[in-house]
Amino acid sequence: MTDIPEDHPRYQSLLTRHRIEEGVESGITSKQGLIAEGRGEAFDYLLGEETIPSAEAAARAAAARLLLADHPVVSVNGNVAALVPGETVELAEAVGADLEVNLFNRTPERMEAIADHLREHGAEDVKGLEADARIPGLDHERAKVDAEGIHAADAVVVPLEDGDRAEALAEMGKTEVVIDLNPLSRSAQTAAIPIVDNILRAVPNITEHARELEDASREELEAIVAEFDREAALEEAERAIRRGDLD
Ligand code: PTJ
Repeated sequence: MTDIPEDHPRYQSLLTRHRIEEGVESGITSKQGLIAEGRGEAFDYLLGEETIPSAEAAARAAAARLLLADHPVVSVNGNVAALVPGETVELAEAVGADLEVNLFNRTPERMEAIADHLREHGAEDVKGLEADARIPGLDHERAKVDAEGIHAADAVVVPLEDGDRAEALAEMGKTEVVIDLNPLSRSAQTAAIPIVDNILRAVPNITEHARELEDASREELEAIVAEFDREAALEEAERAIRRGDLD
């Protein structure tokens, strides 16, 4: 990999690609993860590669909702682990959430590699390896969860995945925070709080809000969640992408 000069106009995007490539090489990210990244990049390009105001409001609502939760869990797949490992550990710490590895292309080797990678970035306890419970109504590997983790959670952060697990988790009555650059994806459409933003920006953003809201009362947190309008946020993101008027 050649060094990317920081003033390159596509610096961030090239760096992201490099991280995903490294993730594939080290057995963390699936090859399909490369395709997912390309898809995400296209949406991000049309959003101007910035956090639009509705995504900012969503990140704040997500922080408030996770602070209110009894048992929040952040779900981690191969793209999340490659792109934001340390930031994801920090988010879990800031909101008191568990981290659980949950993969579409699940193999024991990838599960271990991702858990190790998260531990190297400061995670103490990584769930997902026991897989002693199932999400009802799902017949693929993503159904495998920990009884003490996602299965028992009341709020789950679901970054960057296809929609059927998001739908099944919603059926189980869990509140979902979804991070996905495609506002029309089933996961974003299912989420109580959809954050249409790049995970690179969204995860640290939720953490920052959570730290700011650390001493807020339950009433204040509930008011932030109640004020957030998911339909309006999804519409604003779709409008921004369709308009695509970049500066
Ligand atoms: O690691 P695994 O085995 O669990 O597999 C993970 C992938 C991502 C391969 C799998 O979940 C998958 O195929 O996902 P999809 O169906 O491609 O959906 C990924 C969604 O995330 C798409 O809507 C993309 O637009 C979006 N996306 C991609 N990159 C980013 C993103 N959203 C936010 N930030 C990104 N960097």
